[in-house]
Amino acid sequence: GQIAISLRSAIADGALRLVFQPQISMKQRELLGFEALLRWNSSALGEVSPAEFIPVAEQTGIIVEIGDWVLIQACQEATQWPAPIGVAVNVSPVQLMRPNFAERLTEILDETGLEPTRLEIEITETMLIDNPGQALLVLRKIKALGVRVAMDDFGTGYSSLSTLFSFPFDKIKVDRSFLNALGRQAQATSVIETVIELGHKLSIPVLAEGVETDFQAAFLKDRRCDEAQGFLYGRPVDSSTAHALAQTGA
Ligand code: G
Ligand code: G
Ligand code: MN
Ligand code: NA
Repeated sequence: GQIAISLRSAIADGALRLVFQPQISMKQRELLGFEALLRWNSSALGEVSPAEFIPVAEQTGIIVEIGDWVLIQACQEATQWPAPIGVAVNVSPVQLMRPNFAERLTEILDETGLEPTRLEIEITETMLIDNPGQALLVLRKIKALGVRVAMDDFGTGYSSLSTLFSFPFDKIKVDRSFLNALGRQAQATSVIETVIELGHKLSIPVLAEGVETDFQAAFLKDRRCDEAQGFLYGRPVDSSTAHALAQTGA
């Protein structure tokens, strides 16, 4: 289709860019880092959402090249921020399961000069279902580099609990659908509380995604949620704005 055709030249056309969304500590409301989010302004199609083009990129294999570009850009950007402000990068299963992913990551860290502890890889649990053995090996290699691994969209997959049991995650990102249900669906309170408690019992910090209101923030703070991300704290911003925020820690 048109997306696949246009996507092939997106990098060369300079049509891809990253935006950066703040992640904050709930206790101090201090800036801890940014999640890098990909944007594509296609000359033929206009602004296309990653929710639309990432699946196409995965099916066609273009995700390998795009994912590589994203990692380089994100690491380069983070070297411009004061330590220890970190960067979180979404990695597709197709990219993660390539035989040389950990080696490629090592090269990118070397070339950009980013301290590995400032990089976090976000993966979804669906990534781990097809080939859990291979996935575990890659995750161990990544962690051996000093890079952290976060479980993204927690709670929306098929096997959240067994996945937590088997893989060495450094963070749990609670899917924003749960925050969205808070105050609308009676069960949301218990579900969020339980995920936070689960993380704490496993000594894994918990980040709540999609925090938009003071009510949600107060709820999370009361339940000792560690970190948060959402429009309340900041929308995804361009590189120069992220740079300014990183300088002031705001
Ligand atoms: O930023 P936005 O809400 O439009 O993102 C939509 C989806 O696209 C989210 O699930 C997000 O994780 C994913 N996404 C955004 N940027 C990247 C990226 O660089 N790589 C991958 N694999 N997924 C991304
Ligand atoms: O799947 P992933 O968590 O990587 O997706 C991140 C996406 O969520 C980003 O594209 C971002 O635009 C979106 N997002 C971030 N914060 C909020 C929020 O507070 N509300 C809503 N509706 N979307 C958000
Ligand atoms: Mn993410
Ligand atoms: Na998510």
